[in-house]
Amino acid sequence: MTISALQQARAQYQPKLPKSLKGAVKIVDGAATESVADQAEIKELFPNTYGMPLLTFEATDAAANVGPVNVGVILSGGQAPGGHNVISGIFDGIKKLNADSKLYGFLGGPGGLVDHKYMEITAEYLEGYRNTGGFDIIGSGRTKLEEEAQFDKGLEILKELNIKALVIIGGDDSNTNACVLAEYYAAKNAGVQVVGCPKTIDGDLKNEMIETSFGFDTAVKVYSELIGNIQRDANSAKKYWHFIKLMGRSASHIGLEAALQTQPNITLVSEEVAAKKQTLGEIVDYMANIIAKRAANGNNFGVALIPEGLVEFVPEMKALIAELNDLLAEGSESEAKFKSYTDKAEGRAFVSSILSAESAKVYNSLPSLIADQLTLDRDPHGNVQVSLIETEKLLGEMVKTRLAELKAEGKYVGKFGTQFHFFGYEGRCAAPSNFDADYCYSLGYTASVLIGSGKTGYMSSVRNTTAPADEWIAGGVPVTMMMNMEKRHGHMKPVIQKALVELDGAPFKYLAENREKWAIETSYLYPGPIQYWGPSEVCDRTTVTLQLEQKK
Ligand code: FBP
Repeated sequence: MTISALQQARAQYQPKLPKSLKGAVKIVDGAATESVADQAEIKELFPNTYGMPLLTFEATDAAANVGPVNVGVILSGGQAPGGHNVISGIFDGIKKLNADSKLYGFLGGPGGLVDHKYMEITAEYLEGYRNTGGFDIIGSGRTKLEEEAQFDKGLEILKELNIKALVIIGGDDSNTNACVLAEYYAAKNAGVQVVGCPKTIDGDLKNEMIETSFGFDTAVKVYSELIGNIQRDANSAKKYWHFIKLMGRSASHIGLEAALQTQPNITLVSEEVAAKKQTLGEIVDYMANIIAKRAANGNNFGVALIPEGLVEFVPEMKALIAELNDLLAEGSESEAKFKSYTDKAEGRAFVSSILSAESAKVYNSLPSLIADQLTLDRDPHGNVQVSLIETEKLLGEMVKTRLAELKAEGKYVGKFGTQFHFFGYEGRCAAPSNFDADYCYSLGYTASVLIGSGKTGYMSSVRNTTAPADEWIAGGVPVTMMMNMEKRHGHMKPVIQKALVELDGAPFKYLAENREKWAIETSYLYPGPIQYWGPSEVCDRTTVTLQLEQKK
């Protein structure tokens, strides 16, 4: 196989590990834990895995004497840079426990466990994947492991392969399910441990014990490079406003971090929109006013960052989407009727006729392109697929109309030329930054230590991440500790609390303090491409979010 020069050189990179993981490891039990909320309910639902202590690893001289252990690994959900290094960390860790240990990968995500599709990951096979982006080593998928029948089916193959532990690499939902699985196997005395690793470029799986989910660092660095390049182009040509939508299904961490790295003119934050209950009209006014002010200074160009999940945070749109989710639910009568229209305009008229008066008003005010995107097929969970809605174009259209009004009132003197972009897939499989390469390898290695000491229902935790890797603190956090009860599909369920952008947190406050200046002046930063070799302050820098959050 031919590989690029960068891949060849990068294959030689040895990820850095925290001091405590470099030799034999001693596990230190911390205090017993409680869930973040709804303690009584969560305790009742997880009698075997609730209240376990936090675990910290320390270096020791006494080498552990562990027999061979067979481990299974699953990649779950969207790709995130560094997944291959988590697997490398698990592999090297279990081989260190015992050279006869084996690692099996379940293929195509959680479905691979249920359908018994797997492969052994050998040292030779793994070599080509170390320090590379992507999840192609074993593939990923979005099948949810929720049903006992799936757990039992999974157990059959785990027994057949003599697998003692399963590592699930996923986001909040996948790790919630990992914990349910851990509890189920523990209750059954099945002899299978389940350990989770925190993944998602969205950055919304984080808390006191999980400082960041892996992949966020690399993905945002890729987007920030592209935004910086566009800013330089905008500032050179001086004729376009670039509206850039950034991935992140619901939280705005990606957009916020990209803004901190590049200092664009406009940054929308969904959580702020929801907190202020802003209407689409108010958001459009905010953007149009900045554009008009810049135009008054002769600057008919700029860059606006728009989070992917925005529409679901605008109260009127949220209500509309919720109604559409019900009305167009798969198999419903109204869905069948809607699908029978071949003429798009007739289809829209039908949808408008079955919506509530409030929602019909919002729906009818949308450009038809966007109205059509809102009625596209739902995802497997019945939700609208936000990544398919061109929010950047919706806002572009609406801002254009608003600027025309301002012009008629003599309040706008400029020209408004637009370019639209959506950055998401560009960053999800990039070659992991040094941070993600090290962090992921450490998370995987941590999982192997948890496995070696018989733990289940834990997530790998690596903290103190703004310090050099040597000083990172590795350990385990009981997944039940991160849980609360939330309504899902009409029922209260135990789930890991999703971390949205906190408006009183340091990263958002930094944006809020600076955005007026960035709006009017041209204060662009150009981060450039991820660097893998060179000065540490360039190559090993963490996200601004982490730096601000950890600045005590
Ligand atoms: P995960 O939460 O599973 O990591 O996925 C995140 C994400 O990249 C979102 O940012 C985006 O909305 C979604 O996946 C896109 O999904 P798909 O890959 O199915 O198009």
